[in-house]
Amino acid sequence: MFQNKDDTVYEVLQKRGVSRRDFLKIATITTAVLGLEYTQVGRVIAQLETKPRVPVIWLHFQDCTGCSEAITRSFNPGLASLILNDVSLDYHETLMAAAGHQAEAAKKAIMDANAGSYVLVVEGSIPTGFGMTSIGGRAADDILKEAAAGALAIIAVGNCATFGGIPAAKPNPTNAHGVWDLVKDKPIINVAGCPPIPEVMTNTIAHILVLGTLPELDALNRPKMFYAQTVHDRCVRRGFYDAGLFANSFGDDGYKAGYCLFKLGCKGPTTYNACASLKWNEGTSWPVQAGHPCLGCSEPGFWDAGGFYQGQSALIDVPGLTAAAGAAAVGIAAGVGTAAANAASKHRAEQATPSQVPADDKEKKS
Ligand code: FSX
Ligand code: SF4
Ligand code: F3S
Repeated sequence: MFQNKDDTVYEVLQKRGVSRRDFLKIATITTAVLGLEYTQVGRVIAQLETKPRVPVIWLHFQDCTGCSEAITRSFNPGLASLILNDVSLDYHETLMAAAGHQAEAAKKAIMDANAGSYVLVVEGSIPTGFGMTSIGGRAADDILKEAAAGALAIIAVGNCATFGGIPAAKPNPTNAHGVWDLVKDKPIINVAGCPPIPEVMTNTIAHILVLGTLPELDALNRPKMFYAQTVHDRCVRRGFYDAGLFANSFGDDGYKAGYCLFKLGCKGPTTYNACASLKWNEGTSWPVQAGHPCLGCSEPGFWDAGGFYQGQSALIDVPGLTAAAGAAAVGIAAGVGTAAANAASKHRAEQATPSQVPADDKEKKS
């Protein structure tokens, strides 16, 4: 795992026996994954050849490790492996072989040797309740703040590390928080989701490691490249929503016909994530395509924000309307309501300047 501090990515790969031809392939794939034009390959090659690699330290707090599980199943294993195995990941509590005092010493050595230049990835929410959680005899928030102090930037992965997630659900017994509640003086990127889409994690890490800049972010510090649209915007069931055709219960005729899941609690209209376009498991499917309403896992407070299987609009069960007329009415009412919510949310995202990211650090929109 450990590399020389000043090696470039290319030098690390050369030492691992990667040929020049394969290096150029890696650079080309990386360019595509980062969403850059093919003409930018030269820029990526230059970065990989000349810039010292950026070490990554990955900390865990209160989580299910689903985020790490997801990224190790990225359908772009080449890039995930490049980041996780070959180049940058110096410390990861789940993946590394060291444990106990040995692991603590390794982390300290990496932080000291790379002060101010490593990327800190945080998975899991941070318990701040007195005596709630300690690792190696130290409080979790102390561990976070120590690692944050020397970080170039912090990437919070998962709903737990971004917005508190399940551990912060009421009554939040550990007084759990996301990273940005506790660290105020570093650029923080929120890669939201429970877990996030693996390719979104990989891409965000690669963006910083390869381009040396932060991706453009929305008002919740999520990379706009993946969180600019709602799940609803690209949903495979969207035609049924627009036509006012809804499943009323799991397994009814509407459900079997693939109708919209809004009345079953789908939060797609107010959830910003790329599930409908990137999908999961090598692009195979995603929750709504598989028959489950979106739970809003990339939004703040997703665990407490409304029942999972209750429609979001009070107008759904309008007394006196027939099922068909009711569905059509709901389609219109829900459309108006969610469109307003989406527009307001989008407006906020577009207007706000993320408070925790210096303007100069944000990549300019091309
Ligand atoms: Fe949280 Fe990550 Fe949900 Fe789990 O560890 S975002 S509980 S999928 O995976 O932090
Ligand atoms: Fe898809 Fe949900 Fe929107 Fe219906 S409400 S179109 S299921 S995202
Ligand atoms: Fe999460 Fe909804 Fe996607 S629950 S995984 S944002 S479809």
